[in-house]
Amino acid sequence: MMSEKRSIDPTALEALEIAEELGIGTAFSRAAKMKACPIGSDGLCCKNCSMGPCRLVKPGQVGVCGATRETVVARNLARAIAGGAAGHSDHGRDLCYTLIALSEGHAPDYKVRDANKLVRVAGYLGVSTKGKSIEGLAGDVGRASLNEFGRQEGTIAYAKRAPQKQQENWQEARVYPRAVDREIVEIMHRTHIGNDQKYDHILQQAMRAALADGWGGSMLATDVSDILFGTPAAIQSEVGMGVLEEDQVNIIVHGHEPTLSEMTLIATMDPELLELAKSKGATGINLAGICCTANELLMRQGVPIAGNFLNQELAIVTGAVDAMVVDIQCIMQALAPLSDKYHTRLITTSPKADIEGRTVRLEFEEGRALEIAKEIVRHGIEAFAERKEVNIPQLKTPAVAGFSHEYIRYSLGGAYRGTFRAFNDAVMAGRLRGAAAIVGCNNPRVCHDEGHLRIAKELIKNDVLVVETGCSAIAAGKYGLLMPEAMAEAGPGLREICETVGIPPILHMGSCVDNSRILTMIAEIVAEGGIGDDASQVPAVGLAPEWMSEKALSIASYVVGSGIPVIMSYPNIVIGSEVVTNYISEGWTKLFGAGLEFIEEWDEMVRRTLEIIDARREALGLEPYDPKRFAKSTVTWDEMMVNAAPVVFEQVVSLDDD
Ligand code: BF8
Repeated sequence: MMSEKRSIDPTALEALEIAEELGIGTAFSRAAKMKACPIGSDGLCCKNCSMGPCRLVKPGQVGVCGATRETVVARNLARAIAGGAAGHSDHGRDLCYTLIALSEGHAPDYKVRDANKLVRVAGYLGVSTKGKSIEGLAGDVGRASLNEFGRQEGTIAYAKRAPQKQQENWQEARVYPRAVDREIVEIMHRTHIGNDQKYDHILQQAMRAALADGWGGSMLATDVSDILFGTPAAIQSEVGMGVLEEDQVNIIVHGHEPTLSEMTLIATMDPELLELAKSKGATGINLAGICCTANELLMRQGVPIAGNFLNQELAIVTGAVDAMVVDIQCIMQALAPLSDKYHTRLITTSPKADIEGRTVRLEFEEGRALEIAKEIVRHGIEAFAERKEVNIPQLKTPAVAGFSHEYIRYSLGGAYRGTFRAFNDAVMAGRLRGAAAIVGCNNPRVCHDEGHLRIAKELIKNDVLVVETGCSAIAAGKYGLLMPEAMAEAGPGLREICETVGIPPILHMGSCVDNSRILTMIAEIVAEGGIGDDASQVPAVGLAPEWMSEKALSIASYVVGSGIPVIMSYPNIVIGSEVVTNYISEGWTKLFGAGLEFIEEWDEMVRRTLEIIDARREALGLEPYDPKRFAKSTVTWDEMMVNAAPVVFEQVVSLDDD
């Protein structure tokens, strides 16, 4: 599906025009020139050995080894899930190393910011807290977490946080996750030439690896990040390329890790560096983010976001980015030749990710984190002095983020009685029709942000509470949907809830590893009672309208395995096999109570979402959803807004907190 329209983001369109005038290529122009390989995109290219690559284009055709379409499509899906699970989990592992280094005194710039969460995580992992200092406990929790990635025996400790019924399903389907490293290795082994060949058997292992990601690697990544940098609470900031400042040094952090970017934020406030910036003619140092590093910093520190995945090149095209600091994942290789055309310093920092070209290499070390961060800022300041023409699109939108599941529970129940009861009651009464999670990327083969926006708007209009993560959440932020005022676009029931609780109709829950927060929330909703004994009864759906990364496939699979149906849009990478297509929808529904479907059209995704939600409501014996039943209040929206006090959220975790 190649869209005529390239983006609905006015700032992206403005920068694209400049890029075109200057003859600069971007992902948009490259996608237009480079047609997707029709065989690969259908999942029908097998390159797992060198007798091929085999292209199964004719009906009944098999590969040189005899592999069928079913085998090839299933193997390709499984390998993609392994890639995605590896990305999330390897990220989580590094956070554990930081926690251990902190406890051993090797990471002096870090401290435990959420000791309560540390104690809770110790409980999940069976680590005793008795007689331990915070640092001592951090070390033990770090080591126990690390052990979860590579444990050779037993099962992932965190999987016990899932509803009991889900765990029973996993045991029965033989997908109970053991350890994420092991599950990924086993996928690679099973899909090696001449090994596992039965499509459903291959996909069994794919599901086990995905569950190990969701309930293991990703959940540990989220929890350890919260321990180190604070559990997010509602916080207001801004989203859009207009967050770049013409008269300040602009430093963009891009990628996925909070570890060095948190230090970079501190470095931007360093008096000496601020003086240096002023000496070069800048009025200050402005830090902004792109992709999930941005989400990590927005959620906890309120750092503004310049854009999502497809904004990364366009930010440089503004001529106003003095340094772009990249760590891991979703970083386009094209950034290096592009930044070469500008004054921008492209700084690579991860020991796992380097880029060819004129880049600055500042490899992250825990023991010198702040020192490296200051060096990064210094590069940005030096580059500022070399700026040429600057064209910053003048558009930025206020947004509220920070909705960890802990904060949602707090906002629904209060400090002493945090609970999801209000959510469950609202679904039971029909005030809320259900819930949806919209997640995932941008993909230049579909109109940038259009799917995220259109689906989110339609769902809230239909009284579906929406939670978002990743680039989808950034898209919602750009168009004002993360502000409480967006409740004006919500259906009557959802609007009443937003008014009462003081939340936007769309809740930003974090980065892509933070989809694990959604799993925890669903487990707590089930434990609260009234809308199902397991997640496969809860009226909720997951959607990925503009996905492109392997991580999206891992997320979709673990969400399905956890009982919530998922709808992904273009591209349908299992279309090459009807058998596999049916298996991951109907077959997985039999095993886990939820299936994975690919639907290309946005409106059809919405229709199907509501159909699933309504069917689940009916199965629970709840009354059919009726939009006319609630919101009988005679106060109009305009009257309410005139009388309303402005909604101001305090930043709960400050950088100076102990
Ligand atoms: O992990 S949503 S484009 S940035 S992969 Fe990448 Fe996709 Fe964005 Fe975050 Ni997630």
